[in-house]
Amino acid sequence: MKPRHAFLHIALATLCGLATSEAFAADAPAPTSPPPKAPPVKIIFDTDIGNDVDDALAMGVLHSLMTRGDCELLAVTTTKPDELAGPFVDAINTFYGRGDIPIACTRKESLPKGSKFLLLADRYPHDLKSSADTQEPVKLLRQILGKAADQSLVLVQVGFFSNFAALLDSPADDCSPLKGKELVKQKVKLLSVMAGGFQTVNHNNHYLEYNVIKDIPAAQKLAKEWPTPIVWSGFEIGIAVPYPAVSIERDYSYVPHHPLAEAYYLYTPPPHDRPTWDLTAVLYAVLPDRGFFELSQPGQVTVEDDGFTRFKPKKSGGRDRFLILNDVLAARVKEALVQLSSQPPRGLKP
Ligand SMILES: [Ca+2]
Repeated sequence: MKPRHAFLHIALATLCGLATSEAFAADAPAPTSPPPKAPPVKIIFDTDIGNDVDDALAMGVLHSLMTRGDCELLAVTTTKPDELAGPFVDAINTFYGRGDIPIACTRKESLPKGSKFLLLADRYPHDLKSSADTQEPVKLLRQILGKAADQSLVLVQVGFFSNFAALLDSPADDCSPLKGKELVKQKVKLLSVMAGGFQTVNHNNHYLEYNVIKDIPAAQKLAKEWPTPIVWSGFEIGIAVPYPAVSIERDYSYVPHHPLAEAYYLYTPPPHDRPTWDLTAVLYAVLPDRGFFELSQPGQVTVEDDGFTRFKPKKSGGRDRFLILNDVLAARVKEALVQLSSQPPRGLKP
């Protein structure tokens, strides 16, 4: 019953001496409550934050999805060997009111260094002084996995493969009697990865993607041994969804200083529409069934010696799929990412 008709019905029923509830009971369907909300997706976010600004925007998306009750960010691990990587992550978490989320930072000095925006950490409140003050990523990952329910975790990797590959080789410890690979198999439901390239971009059929080529042995190990389903957001997906610079200029001004917008300005000032690589991997990880993306058929990804990610479809099924977009879906994804990354923290007073 449309509201206007409902009002007329109630008015007539009242005139005729019928109680309102009886009027509804006469011909309205029984009221139904919406189905209970699904429990939040438990996320571990592994990032090379500092190398590009999409990692920072992806953290904004994660925090907004957490505010909506769609996910719970259990931990952040980094693949950026910079003393300010951990503090910057902590500053973002603190900005969103969640400064207690555990953080663990890599010690792998061979990974890319230098950043245009990690120095922003000092401008925002946080209490982690240095990445060196955190524990090793594999140790924290084992702690989280060891306590998790079976098949309950979704891991999101938007940097290099170093941490999650190392997790596979980790020995049993006081967190779990299981070795790394068995622990992942038991506790992880899905790995959502931003890496590789699976659909032709600019007529380059052999694209060597940054997240893969900076630690090829780790990428090869993970692609070979990872024991759960993996969904890959290839290079071409973020390219297909450029983040609108106008959003950076307008949507973050609810505070005088915003860590995501300022990081964007330091990385590459608007007008510049930065690809949404890492944001897409987060969106799929938390909301896989909301129709933002299509999926490839199942298959197997292998990482070749030059870092090329080769996908071979398998009729019998396979561990790997990659994201696919068309123009309509790309427009939906872009708007969702703009709204989520720029959503004010819960409880922020204007
Ligand atoms: Ca990244």
